[in-house]
Amino acid sequence: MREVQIVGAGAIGSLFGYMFAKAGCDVLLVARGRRLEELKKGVVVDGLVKDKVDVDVSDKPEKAWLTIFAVKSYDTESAARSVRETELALSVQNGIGNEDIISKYAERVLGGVTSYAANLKDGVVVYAGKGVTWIGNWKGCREDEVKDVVNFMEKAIDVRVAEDIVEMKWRKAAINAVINPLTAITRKKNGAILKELWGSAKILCRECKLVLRSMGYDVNVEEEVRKVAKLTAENRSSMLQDVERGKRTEIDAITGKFVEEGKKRGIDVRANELVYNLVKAMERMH
Ligand code: KPL
Repeated sequence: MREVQIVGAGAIGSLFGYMFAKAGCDVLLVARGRRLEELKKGVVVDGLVKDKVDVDVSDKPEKAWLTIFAVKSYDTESAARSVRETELALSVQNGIGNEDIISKYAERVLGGVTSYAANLKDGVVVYAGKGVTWIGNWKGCREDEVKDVVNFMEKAIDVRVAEDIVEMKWRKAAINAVINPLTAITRKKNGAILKELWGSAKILCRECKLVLRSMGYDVNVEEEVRKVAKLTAENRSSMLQDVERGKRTEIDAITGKFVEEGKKRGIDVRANELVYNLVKAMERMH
């Protein structure tokens, strides 16, 4: 049985794969198509670290102690269905809803939020920012099992136990709901949020704040967005990268969830609905 397998070898999945392999862990990266072929030659990292490491790769999951999901949210269902034997499952994906999908197929599930920043450029992982990964029980994990996962993962990455992982997922989703669609629509780097996009960003921040408040979470969304936009000013958001590559985006798992929750709770989320519709229209243009 593998110690850890990572399903999805985009930027974060590949970066974590590199880090686990470097730390001497028994790690398998599960990828498909061109990415699988690239990874057969090793994970190449640039940016904060310049290195290359060989990793085990496959197009199918194996039996593992821990399975980390790093696929795009619209691929979660098929990825979770393909993982037949894992003791523990952890999502480090953006957006809301992934852990619930994984919970249909796995007995013990952890939720995760990561602020590690990476991009994939011509098959190379550009490691753009060292972050922290927060994890917590989502379904069926005892406290000692969560601690075991932290103890294992901290050999390779900075990881901590989240007091309330549901709240952390929504906080991160709010940041994504402001930065990602605005940068994707305007094709600007995250830093533009602090400048020419701030007027629009503020409107989205306000709606997200109201949705979070109605869920019992008091979050200064404007402050959090400003902080992240400053830290990642030179980044192209994941949604912008998807749009530039003509790929489907994660708008449903991010903005879509704020629109859904807002409407359910009688909150005016028309700005979120507008950017949702614009990004959907951009997806249809490809
Ligand atoms: O998570 C991100 C993303 O691009 O998806 C942010 C935090 C906005 C950094 O780019």
